[in-house]
Amino acid sequence: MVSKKLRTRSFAAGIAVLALGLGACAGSSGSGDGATSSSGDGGGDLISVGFSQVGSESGWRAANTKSIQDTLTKDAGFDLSFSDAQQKQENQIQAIRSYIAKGVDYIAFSPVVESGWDSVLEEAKQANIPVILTDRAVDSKDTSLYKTFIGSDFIEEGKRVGEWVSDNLGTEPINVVELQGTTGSAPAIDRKEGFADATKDNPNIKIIASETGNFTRAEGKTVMEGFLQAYPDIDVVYAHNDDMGLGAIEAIEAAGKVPGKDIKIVSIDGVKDGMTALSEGKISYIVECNPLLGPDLAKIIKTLHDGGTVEPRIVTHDDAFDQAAAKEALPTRQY
Ligand code: GZL
Repeated sequence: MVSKKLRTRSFAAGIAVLALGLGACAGSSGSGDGATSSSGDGGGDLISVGFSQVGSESGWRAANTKSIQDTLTKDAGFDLSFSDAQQKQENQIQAIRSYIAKGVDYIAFSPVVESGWDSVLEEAKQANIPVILTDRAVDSKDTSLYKTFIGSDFIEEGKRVGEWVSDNLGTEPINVVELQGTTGSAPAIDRKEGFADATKDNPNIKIIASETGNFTRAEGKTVMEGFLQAYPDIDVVYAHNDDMGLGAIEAIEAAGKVPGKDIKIVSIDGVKDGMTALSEGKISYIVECNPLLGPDLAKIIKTLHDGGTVEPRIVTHDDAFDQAAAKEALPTRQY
């Protein structure tokens, strides 16, 4: 297994931290119904790209999909085939095999989970089709199976949330419940690790429960309902993404408690609904996870297509927001 440090830690050599543009381009194509779609009629000197998306589980994913489809357009020189795997690895593997059969120039995907990719990535390598990982990592030992991994440092995101909780809420004993992302996914594994690292030395912080809400609002609400039944003295919810945090807010309010007062929520992503809840004080702190990877994916592909090389690990820049910062950022936020 590729060491966690290699997989997500920014390291001097082979790292480039990108300040992602927040603009979006005109036009979009592709479907979110699990079908594969193509933005162009192909042919000519368009660069053909097959993209396998995790699914449409969260506001973050919707913004990520929009960024990719808005950027890899025919006008920009791309013939994009796009598929939504509905959070199923077998659908992603099937989509990647279809892109290999189609003979695309490049394959890009966000792996729904870390493991189980070596075989299909080897097939792409044998077919001489370069693969680019966006958003999430794989744990393949053979890093020649992909050209680069562009995405946030999830361990760092978890650490930043943990440090804020420790500094701002952990000055007295607090019981924390954790809503984990999709089991086996890089963000869920790493955000859990980062938060635990940042809080383990604060004796006031006790993580009393931790379960997956699969990055969705509905499942986050259901898990939080269970937590509220089982634990009468919850002080803080650490949600691995805003959508599960928003689901937790629904459960907390349904239980007659006040989010941001009786129970504080901290989360990751920074999507509009999450930032709105933060500006209203229902969420207390958010570390951003920038989904606008389309422009950088396009640059990477064009660089490779022109015979250039790219860094093996490209870490995208993430900001963090408290209530005041959210109020200031919301009017101009692009997602
Ligand atoms: C993180 C991304 C995660 C988001 C969730 O880069 O993979 O998946 O945090 C999304 O909102 O579902």
